[in-house]
Amino acid sequence: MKIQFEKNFWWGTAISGPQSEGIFAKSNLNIMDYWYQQSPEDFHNQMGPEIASDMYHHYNSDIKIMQELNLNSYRTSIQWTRLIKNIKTGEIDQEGYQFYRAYFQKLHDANIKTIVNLYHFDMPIELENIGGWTNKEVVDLYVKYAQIAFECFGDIVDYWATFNEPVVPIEGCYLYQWYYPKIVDFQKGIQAGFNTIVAHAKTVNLFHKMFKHNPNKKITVILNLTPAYPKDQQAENVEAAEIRDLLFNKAFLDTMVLGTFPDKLVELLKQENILPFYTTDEIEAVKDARIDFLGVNYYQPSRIQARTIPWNNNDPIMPAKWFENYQWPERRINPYRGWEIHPQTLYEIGINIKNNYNNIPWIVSENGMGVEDELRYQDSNGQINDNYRIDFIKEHLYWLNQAIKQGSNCFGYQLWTFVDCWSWANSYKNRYGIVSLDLETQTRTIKKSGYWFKEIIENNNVIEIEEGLIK
Ligand code: BGP
Repeated sequence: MKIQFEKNFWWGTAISGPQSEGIFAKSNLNIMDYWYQQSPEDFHNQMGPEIASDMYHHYNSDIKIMQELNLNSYRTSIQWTRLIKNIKTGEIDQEGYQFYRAYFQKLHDANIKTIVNLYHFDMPIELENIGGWTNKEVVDLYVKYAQIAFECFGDIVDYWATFNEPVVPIEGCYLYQWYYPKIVDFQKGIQAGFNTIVAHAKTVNLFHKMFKHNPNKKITVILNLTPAYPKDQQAENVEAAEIRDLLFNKAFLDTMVLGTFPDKLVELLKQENILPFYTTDEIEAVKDARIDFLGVNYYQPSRIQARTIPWNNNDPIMPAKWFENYQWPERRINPYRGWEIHPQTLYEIGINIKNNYNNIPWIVSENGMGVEDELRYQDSNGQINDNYRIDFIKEHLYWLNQAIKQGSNCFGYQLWTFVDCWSWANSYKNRYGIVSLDLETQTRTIKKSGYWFKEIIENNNVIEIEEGLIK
């Protein structure tokens, strides 16, 4: 069977500054840099972000590889801690500025449509020490930083993103102890989440003011959507899934795409007396902020049931008060990451955006498969034959294509990631790239999936899908 995407479809990869550049020449540390300094044992093989994939020194040759592979789009992020020397005054770091200027110019000259994201989990440690996203001063400092970035690069960068996966730092830093500072405090998490939404809204409004005469400049947010499937249609399971969806998806989707706060979510937080502190100006800013397109990261859905053991009301409140995860017996798992693989959900996301979010133009801004010990698959020429990755992408593209056929307005697909990159705590355990990285020499070698990507455009955006691949 063959599927085809429209002529101008964006094909590319996504990565982030802190996971690819290395710390070189930064005058400030972010929470990840600091966390590694404090507790290297928290990281796989005790490998930190100092060198990462050294894109600080390799961006020129990396962009050449992107061109060789016909990739017409890309996403990365600016590190706040690299562009800004004095986080409080906003004084620019000249070396950081020169680096990003040269990097983005190169992408611009190569005709690679680039989304520049402003924040990818990388809170400056100095601001974490005053409460991070729970502190409204941080919101103002973020907006100031965003303005500086727009002023510095707005002439050569057309597409911007305010945040990558804003819910993830809430989960990682305030609920489930994945990331430094490993706080467990749902109420603080709600405040941090709300303040992030406000920082996003104020930045979007500022952006539209700054670029109101230039319709080519567009801004988005990158949301990781994890649709919640109830175990079955029993009312309590359906209700549990609905609450999970409100907290982890709609809290961001509705506020950032529609400018509204879901009534049911507000009710729920009110009942528990955990509504965040807010001002009417902040609510107005959220109402006014309209993104121009939406970035969707999709890895896995969530499977939900009502609690099987009643919640103890003496325990500090957590989202688990309302639901439990459920193991779907038919699930397919990526064993290296422990995430479910369910490509059909991408179709459902597309239809949801079409029906409930004004059919806003959207892009798959991340999707991908991390695999451990990929050297097992290396052939005598040094190439990694990652057929599993190609199949994974084909399955997702098949379902995405079905959604587009039904009228969903998706204009591109970016794979996580370009060159194998450093991951929070997992370091280089799982490899996601279409280009492999030799950690000792920093040598790049294109994987089979890279060459497969290259052929998509050469084949007029037609992709052959083998019988039996789509279940
Ligand atoms: C997304 C993040 C990325 C990336 C990816 C893979 O949630 O935006 O930064 O890391 O997931 O996840 P991981 O690196 O944890 O395996």
